[in-house]
Amino acid sequence: MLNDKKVSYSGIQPSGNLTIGNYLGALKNFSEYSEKYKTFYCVVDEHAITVRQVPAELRKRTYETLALYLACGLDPEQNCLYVQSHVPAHAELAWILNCYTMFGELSRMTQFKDKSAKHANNVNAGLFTYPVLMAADILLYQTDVVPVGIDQKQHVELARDIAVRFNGVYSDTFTVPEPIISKTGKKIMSLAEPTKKMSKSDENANAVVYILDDKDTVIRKFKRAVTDSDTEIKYAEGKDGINNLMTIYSCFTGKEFDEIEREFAGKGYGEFKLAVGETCADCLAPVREEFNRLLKDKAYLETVMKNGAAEAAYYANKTLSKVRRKVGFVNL
Ligand code: ATP
Ligand code: LTN
Repeated sequence: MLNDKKVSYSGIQPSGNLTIGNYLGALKNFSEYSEKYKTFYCVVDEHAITVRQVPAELRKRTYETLALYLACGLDPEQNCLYVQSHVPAHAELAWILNCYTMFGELSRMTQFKDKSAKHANNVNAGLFTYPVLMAADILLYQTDVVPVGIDQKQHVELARDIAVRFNGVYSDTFTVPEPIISKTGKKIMSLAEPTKKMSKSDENANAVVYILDDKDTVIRKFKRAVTDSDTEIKYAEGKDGINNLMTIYSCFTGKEFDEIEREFAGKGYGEFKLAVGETCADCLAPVREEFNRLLKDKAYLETVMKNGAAEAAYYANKTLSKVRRKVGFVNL
């Protein structure tokens, strides 16, 4: 709780072009919290360097990710939007929490296992302790809820365990956060391999629909989406491709699966894919337009970053001072 409001906190890495997975699983839902919660949405650039980044690209994507937050309807007057590395308290709390997190716990994180297999030549300590930095992000703001895709649930649960452990040793210090996973958009799958998560770092550009893809590209990608040899548009086990397209269509239109099945009864996969592509492209068009407009105004983006960082630092430092005192550091 902050100022009598519950707190919602989430973050996105500026590590690639954002996909409709990021949009439907996370971004699109963020603005729903703005009224009821005190909200913090962070561009987590410190997390991004756990895999090698080209510095100029990382800088560019940091601006772009912030612009996307804004383009998706997050008003900087109502939501604290900021960049992680602008608030040093994150790195400082992460170090402290490292000393309250077990090697065994971190070894069980599936994202670490996946990413260390994928980047076998760079299994650095940061990749391993990544969830501790994420716990620091969340716990600094006395966060109640963390809206994320299902792939991040395990990390939020670890943040809970760390909070409970720390509170147990030193008395109540951190709010214990809860993950909120959106019902439909929790896991959008790759269009090429529908058993795999759609991921911004996928090398196959046809597997992924980017938020900033133009209409023709979106439609072309959906037309090529892998489905099955059946013909019926029905949500069922074993129909991973169709299930994924139905999920995407449902997220964009708000229609339930049975309604979608009725809408496309007797129609072929081709017609359905085209409808999904058109709907997706139409929903993304205003976001893309606003993004392009904002990106031209770097001074504005920097003002948002500065104001966001100042506000975030105010709250973060409050928690950090409490933690420093509790663990026994000398305050001058
Ligand atoms: P990377 O491929 O670099 O690991 P990513 O695409 O998984 O990145 P993140 O920055 O790690 O993206 O995630 C940002 C948010 O988007 C998180 O809340 C995450 O759970 C959500 N998200 C990412 N991919 C999907 C997906 N395919 N479906 C639903 N939510 C997703
Ligand atoms: N680990 C997350 C990004 C992230 C995050 C956070 C999400 C970093 N810090 C705090 C929610 C809350 C990811 O890879 N998607």
